[in-house]
Amino acid sequence: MHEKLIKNVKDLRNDYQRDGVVVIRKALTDHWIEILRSAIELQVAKGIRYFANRNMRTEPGGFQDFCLHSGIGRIVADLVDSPFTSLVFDQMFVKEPGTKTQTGWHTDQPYWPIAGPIMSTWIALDHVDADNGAMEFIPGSHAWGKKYRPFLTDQNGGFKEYLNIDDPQYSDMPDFEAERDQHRIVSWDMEPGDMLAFDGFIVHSAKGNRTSTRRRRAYAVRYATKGAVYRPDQGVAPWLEDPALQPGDRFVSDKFPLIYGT
Ligand SMILES: O=C(O)CCC(=O)C(=O)O
Repeated sequence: MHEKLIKNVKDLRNDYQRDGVVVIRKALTDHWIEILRSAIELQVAKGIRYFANRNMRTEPGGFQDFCLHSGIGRIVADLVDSPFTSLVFDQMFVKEPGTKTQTGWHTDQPYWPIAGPIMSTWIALDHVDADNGAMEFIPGSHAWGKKYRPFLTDQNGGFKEYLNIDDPQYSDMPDFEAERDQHRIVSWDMEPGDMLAFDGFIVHSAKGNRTSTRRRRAYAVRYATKGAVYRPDQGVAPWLEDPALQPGDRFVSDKFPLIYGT
């Protein structure tokens, strides 16, 4: 990663803290864009359900190379002034032309056994706009102190049913789509290599792909930074549990390796 980009990232710290989301333009070089595009095509060929394309970085290949060698861990750490970044998991989100379903409004972190700051990066690998599936965010919602109840989704990310319905730590999520006019909603057109960085508690969604010709390929990676700890009593993702960690441990282990700092 070049020094100008690192400086730009540091300049975005206040925005990230306040809004819970920023866009980092030209975060990836053409080299890494092509590595990720190739890795995506190999993964698409497996025909796996939308949200289930995850943890690809655990296998040798383009996703792993990107996570370990692109310098992304330093960008993440610099954005929140953390001495380290560890990898939680990665996910691929390909909305092919005609995938009309909106990815429903949700927050991410209530699904995971982690407390403290978690950041996601979401990298555009095609031109993205409102017609082919732009991400939408409610800035500041990461700081509302709400833990919205996790829910199951259908094939394309639409709402299916709530999980943990009797657990009082969660509140049901308002119908943000119906309340659109009551919130400030932000969204960005993106070019390949532009990257969103957002907090694990920010309320967000993604449009459907209404176009008949334009793909929307995206690659997301989740990271732990300073203050993130293991909380196996939280979340609905047993595949993110790690017997090597004790409750309250820093979220770093062989399963969740450091990719920057110490
Ligand atoms: O790309 C999408 O459709 C949804 C992505 C998302 O919600 C996320 O990365 O948390």
